[in-house]
Amino acid sequence: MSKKVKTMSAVLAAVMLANVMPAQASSADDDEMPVYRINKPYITIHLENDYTDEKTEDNWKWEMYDTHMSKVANGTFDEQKSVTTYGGIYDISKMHDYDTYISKYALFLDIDRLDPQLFRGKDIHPVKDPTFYLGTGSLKLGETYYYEVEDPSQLELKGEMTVNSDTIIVDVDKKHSGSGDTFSRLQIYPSMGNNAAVSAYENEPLYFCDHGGETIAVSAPEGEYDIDPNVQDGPDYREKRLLRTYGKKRDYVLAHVKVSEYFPTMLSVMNEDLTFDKQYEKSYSARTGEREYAIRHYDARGDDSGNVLTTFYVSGSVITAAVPDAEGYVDIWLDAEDLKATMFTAFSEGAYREEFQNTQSGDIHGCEVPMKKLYFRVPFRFPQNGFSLYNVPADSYKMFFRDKSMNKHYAIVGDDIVTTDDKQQQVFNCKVIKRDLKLGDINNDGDVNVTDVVLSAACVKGVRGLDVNEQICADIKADGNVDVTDLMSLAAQVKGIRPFSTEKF
Ligand SMILES: [Ca+2]
Ligand SMILES: [Ca+2]
Repeated sequence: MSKKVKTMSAVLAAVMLANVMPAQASSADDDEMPVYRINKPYITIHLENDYTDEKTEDNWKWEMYDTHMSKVANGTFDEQKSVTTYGGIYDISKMHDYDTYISKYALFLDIDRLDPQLFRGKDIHPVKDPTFYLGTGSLKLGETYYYEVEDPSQLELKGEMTVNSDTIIVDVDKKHSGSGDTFSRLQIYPSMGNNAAVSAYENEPLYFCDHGGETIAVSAPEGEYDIDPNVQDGPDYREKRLLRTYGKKRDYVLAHVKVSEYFPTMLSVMNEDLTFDKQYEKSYSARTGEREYAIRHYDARGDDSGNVLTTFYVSGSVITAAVPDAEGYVDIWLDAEDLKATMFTAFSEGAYREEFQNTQSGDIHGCEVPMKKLYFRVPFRFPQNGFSLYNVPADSYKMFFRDKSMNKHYAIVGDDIVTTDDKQQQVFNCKVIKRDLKLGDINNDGDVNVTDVVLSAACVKGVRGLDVNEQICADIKADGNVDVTDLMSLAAQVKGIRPFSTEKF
């Protein structure tokens, strides 16, 4: 028999609310949820063609430079978005959804790690993927997660009782009555080191179906006890020290809880509606070696017509064998001094009415109650169009055409691409317009005058560099360099000594 028992550590998170909310709450669209964001700036740039003529978009190749005129990226304008990046910047233009993030980008994209101090000793349960835990990996982008915090006011109580000293109580849901489900059962043993004996159900199982609606008292001297939900598995598979009795009376409260909320780890086993489908081997031919598989449907809410799934809850001296209602709620007894419960689920792989083979025990799910969830979100806006760059340092950037002759006649204008250290997506819109440069008009103010001469001189002396467009206008001789010959020609132009045409070049 395969048996998997996962013991989850307790999940109570105290005092977290006060610690987290004021520090992390931010941003208008996230109201009160703490928000954790991708940890490096990322930008999306939309490039629009505002100009049509004989030039086609295929001719458009852009380059992007930082303030030091170092190229950080270049690419094309077409749908392929072929982008090349430099200096630690990444192209995420094609990262449109979570799947592409996982397949292509997860290696270098990361989001802020949650403060480990907040979650020390706590289990964190993501809403959408119950098998995924924080602390063991990075968060999924764009997902919603929660963790649990203590909130006694959330607990809905429906009753109370006092349990006598040296007594175990087994409260069996009346829905078990007459079900004929002999799979749902347990036995009780003194734990290792406890020499006391229980008065019943150590040598024979307590079948829930025989005791529906009963509250059974079992005499058991103060100490720790094991529960064996599967009876025939032997000592190795008992749930150890799950149950304990006290030498004096103890109070219990009956709490009305939603199973999927209070025992969220069970969502790794079943759906939120407390059902699940499980594949099983229907037949096996020893002759051909062929195996046939089929699906069995389980419903933890008491529909045992096909397959059996049973749950019970242990708190202190009390076992509640409760069947969830249609909405997935149960009433379980909790030790009033120590509001904890451990749930046990077990399912039978062979329908019990046929025969008792292939039974399997399920998982242990511990939790402390009451608790409530505090949600937090990890938002990420995946770029849908334009081109997107990740890990973009805060700086001012400029875009030019890669084909320098394009810059003479066309300009890329729009919002300045000034990035900040913000971790939210920074979006820029750029347009291509037709705008001829004037030869000699280095600062592009429409005039060729002494200001341009000063800029040219500064460049020639190495005092100040020129950007792509400035270089084009300063290179009077059109030999690819800005040197003293260009400076002298420009000076002659401004003085009217040796004019050149500023319009066509
Ligand atoms: Ca000028
Ligand atoms: Ca030149």
